[in-house]
Amino acid sequence: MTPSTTLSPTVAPPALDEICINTLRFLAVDMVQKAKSGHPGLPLGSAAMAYTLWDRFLKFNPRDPSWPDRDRFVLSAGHGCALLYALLHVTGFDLPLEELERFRQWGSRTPGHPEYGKTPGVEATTGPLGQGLADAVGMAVAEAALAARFNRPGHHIVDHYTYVLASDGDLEEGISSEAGSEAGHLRLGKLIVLYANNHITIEGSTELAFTEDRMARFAAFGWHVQRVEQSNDVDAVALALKAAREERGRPSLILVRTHIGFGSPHKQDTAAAHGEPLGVEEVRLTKEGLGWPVTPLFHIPDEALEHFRKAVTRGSAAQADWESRLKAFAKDNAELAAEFQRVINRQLPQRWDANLPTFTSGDGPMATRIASGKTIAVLNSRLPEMTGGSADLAPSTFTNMDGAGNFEPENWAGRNMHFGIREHAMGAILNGMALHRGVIPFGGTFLIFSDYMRPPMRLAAMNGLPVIYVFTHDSIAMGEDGPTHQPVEQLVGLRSIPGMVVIRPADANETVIAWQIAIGRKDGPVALILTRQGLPVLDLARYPGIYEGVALGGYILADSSSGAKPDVILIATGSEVHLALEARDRLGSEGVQARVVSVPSTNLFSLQSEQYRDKVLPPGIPLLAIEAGASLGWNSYVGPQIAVIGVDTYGASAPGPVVMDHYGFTVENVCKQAHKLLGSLKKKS
Ligand SMILES: Cc1ncc(C[n+]2csc(CCOP(=O)(O)OP(=O)(O)O)c2C)c(N)n1
Repeated sequence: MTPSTTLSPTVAPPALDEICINTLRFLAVDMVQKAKSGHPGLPLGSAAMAYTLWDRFLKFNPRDPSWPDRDRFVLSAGHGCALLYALLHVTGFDLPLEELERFRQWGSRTPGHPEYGKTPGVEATTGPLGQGLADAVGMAVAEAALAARFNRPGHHIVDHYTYVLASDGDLEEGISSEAGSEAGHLRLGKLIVLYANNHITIEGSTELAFTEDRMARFAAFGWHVQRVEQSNDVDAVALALKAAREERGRPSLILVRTHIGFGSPHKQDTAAAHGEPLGVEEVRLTKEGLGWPVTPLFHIPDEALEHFRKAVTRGSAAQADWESRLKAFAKDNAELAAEFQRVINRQLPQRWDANLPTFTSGDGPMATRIASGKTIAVLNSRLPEMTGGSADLAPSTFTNMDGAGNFEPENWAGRNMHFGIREHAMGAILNGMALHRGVIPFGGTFLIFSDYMRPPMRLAAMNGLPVIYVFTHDSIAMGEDGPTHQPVEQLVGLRSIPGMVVIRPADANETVIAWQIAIGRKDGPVALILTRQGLPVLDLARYPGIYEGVALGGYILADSSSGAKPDVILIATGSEVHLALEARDRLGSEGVQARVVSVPSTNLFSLQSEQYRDKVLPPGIPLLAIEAGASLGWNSYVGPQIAVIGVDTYGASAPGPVVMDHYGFTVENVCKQAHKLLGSLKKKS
């Protein structure tokens, strides 16, 4: 382990640098003041180091923010986004000054926290502290994976850094330890974190709650750590960045002592500089103190703009250089170059799903997690960009890709990730991989532990990121591990995330189709919800609707036997579909005509036309929903004439079939509830 380096302060920045830094500071201050909301403190304190990075090191092209080999910059402390918007404007991104003037206003491209896809140059949505730092680990993973896959001697077409600006809050959040530990283990040497150590969070001094030695902590994770005592010392920051870039064997943390609200006579180094405007008078004093004109607001001196805008020429030249290198690479490696373009553009190869398995009833009973594993095995051979794994549960989630090797420091070409027992970081790392592009990220764990990774899942959905989750052990039927491991409210919880597609297939073939949908979805995440226990394989000759049906989210699996209008519709998902089928037969013999509707995805079903939904669930026919999960959602989903067999308490420790029995997931109970529903409706009419 290299001992920590201390780089000492003092030198005042040269005049032009100072003008540029103050430009950033006061653009941010004016934005916040005009919006009467936002965070001026971090921009004032961190402008100098951000400037140093952007001016001297960051490889980017404002005219083409999505150029694949650009460096990534993630502002993990998203509350300080006024600084990022100022940087984007002055360096020439498509973010006019009017957008800075409309900071945090309706319809502006300068929202209250950076939102991926809304502002050119914003690489990740940040704001929930810690997420950005962990996203960046995922970006560095993707960079390393693509470099290993595509670079050839003499041809380095993937070669960029991932930089993060993080705050105390980012490092306090547990996810920074999970992600930091993983990054150190993986020796992601091109990941560089600038840590704005200003000793202040919202409640006051970090002494209140955050006193460990952070450098020692990251050193223990296997990071290269440095300290810069004075963030306004651009040369010291530059020196540290240079050393960090040269350290290729370890990720780097540069702890930079910053001062929140730098320059504000009454608010510097206090929590008051954090989440509210400085106030008109304090803005005046701060500007005067730093030798800045009080008016005009949003002042950008010509020499500063001229200097910042050199980024356009610099960036265009860097991109042109890369493009010519890419051409040379393509000349020697035509197929590989085409493959690179394909994965970066998220295109799927021809016939990628040609050989997917088809299962017959003779293959059953088969757990859908096992069917998923068999599907992954085929997809893996067709889609070398699939990169993922599990949070230490691969033998249970069946997420391992045979023959794909482990993604590890000696073998970044390996595609099986070992996230360790770090679900939260896994979620964010998957996001970073998706944001970077070039890989299809997936991650698996037990459904119950999706709770540990919900924050990044929410961001994946918000940002339309193609991430695939493999959640197994999907109900109380998982059995003996008991209530701590038996998911109940997770299904409805995940379905409620706008933009998330949750698919809970009923058998092996529905699972294959679910995977097809997941791989095909390019504008949002998909959560596959899979059983631990074996399930019958539905006979395709008898149930031919499966293939189109799953894609529609819900479909008629088995209609009333007479073909007449059903008396009741049994609507079920996953493992409970089989129960519904058995109950349908029993009800038939009891004179009740039942239709079985399989709803692998309520999210996809709700997207279908009203006409289709009414065909599957004709209004006026009573519904009995059967799902081994919280009943919440089904009531509102299917209207008033409904009964639900669900789980509205915690599960229990016993063999799965016993638990299911006790909770009413039996043919007898389904029939009983159907009769009860019909009886009560008759009474009412
Ligand atoms: C997960 C999460 N919890 C809480 C918050 C609310 N919050 C915003 S900024 C902040 C603390 C800011 O302290 P620090 O990270 O040191 O930033 P600085 O004071 O340097 O601006 C908190 C608690 C958040 N954004 N994300």
